[in-house]
Amino acid sequence: MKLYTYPGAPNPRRVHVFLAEKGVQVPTETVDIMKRSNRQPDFLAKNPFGGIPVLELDDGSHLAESVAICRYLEALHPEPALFGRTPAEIGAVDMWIRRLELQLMMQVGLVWVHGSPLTKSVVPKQLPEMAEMAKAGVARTFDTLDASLGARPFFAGSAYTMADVIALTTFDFAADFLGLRPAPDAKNLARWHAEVSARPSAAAGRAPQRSAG
Ligand SMILES: N[C@@H](CCC(=O)N[C@@H](CS)C(=O)NCC(=O)O)C(=O)O
Repeated sequence: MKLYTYPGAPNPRRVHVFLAEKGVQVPTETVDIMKRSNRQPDFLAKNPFGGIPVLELDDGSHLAESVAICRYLEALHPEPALFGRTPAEIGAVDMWIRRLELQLMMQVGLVWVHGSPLTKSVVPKQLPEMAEMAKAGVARTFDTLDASLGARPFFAGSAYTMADVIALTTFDFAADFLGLRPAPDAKNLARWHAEVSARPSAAAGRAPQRSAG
């Protein structure tokens, strides 16, 4: 097995944090997405959509999409369960994964692609209005997440799950690369972020240096 990855990139970091929570090690190979190596024919043969992470299986086939990779790893290494155990837990984890992907990560991605000088060459034309609109959406989502989290220890309930992995990696990317953070009065998110950041797994897949404050 081999994981194609890039230090600090949020989607690969999900898999690194997940593996660290499982206590499992997988060999890695860095694909330089800043040099667009992932858009060359040899990498597109592994993932036609070009994104990382990609997991190469022992039979030579490839699995893309960070959540799909983590589900595969969960099936191989069921403990500790990070996608829930009971039907209610499994449903709650999936609900939060989808909310975090669709309401948060997607809008953070729009700010990244349309608002950062680092991604100028990625889109045919950067649309600053799109970045501004998405930025406002991220702020609204942070507020909703803070209210929804309430006093619960983790997004999907009392156990740390894949939903927390996605939230942590998205929050850190938004803060480090785009300067987007929850409002100072979002106390529930602040408490949650401090707790999940203190887990040893939080260091996994993090960029050696932060690009922006
Ligand atoms: N939905 C995919 C997203 C993959 C993705 O967009 N990865 C980014 C890195 S965080 C990437 O490869 N960007 C460079 C590119 O798409 O060319 C996943 O969850 O794995």
